[in-house]
Amino acid sequence: MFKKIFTITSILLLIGCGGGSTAEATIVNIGSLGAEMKYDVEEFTVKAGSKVTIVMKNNTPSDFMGAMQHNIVIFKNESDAASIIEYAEDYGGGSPMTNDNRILAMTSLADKQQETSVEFTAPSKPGRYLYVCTYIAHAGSMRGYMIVE
Ligand SMILES: [Cu+2]
Repeated sequence: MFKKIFTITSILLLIGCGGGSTAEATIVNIGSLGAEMKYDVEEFTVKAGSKVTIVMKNNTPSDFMGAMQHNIVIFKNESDAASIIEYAEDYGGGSPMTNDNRILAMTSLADKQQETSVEFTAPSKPGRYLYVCTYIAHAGSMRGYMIVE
């Protein structure tokens, strides 16, 4: 039994130290601030060109009255945000088109107590990248910035 655990640990260590070229994704955990239309993380920093996984948890209590879904949509250019949000709210049921190439990364909508995630490569260009929840009427308060440096 102990020998088996030791072997598994060794393999994991080897993978973990594997030269740096096979960099693992940075995991960023973001939740909703309880039942509010706000994220509990409104700024995070990643390295340019690195792999990033965002895990978003909808922390709204399951007995909360009313609809409360959340996602995270990161824009390549903040100037495109308004029209993408408008489409999501008017035609997408709160979600933008998944093939919209103005979007850097997006998760699906997560319902109360659900988790959703997305893996992507951070832009090579340093800067501040806006992210919002595009569920109906959330983008005004539910937003933050991914800092790429
Ligand atoms: Cu939301």
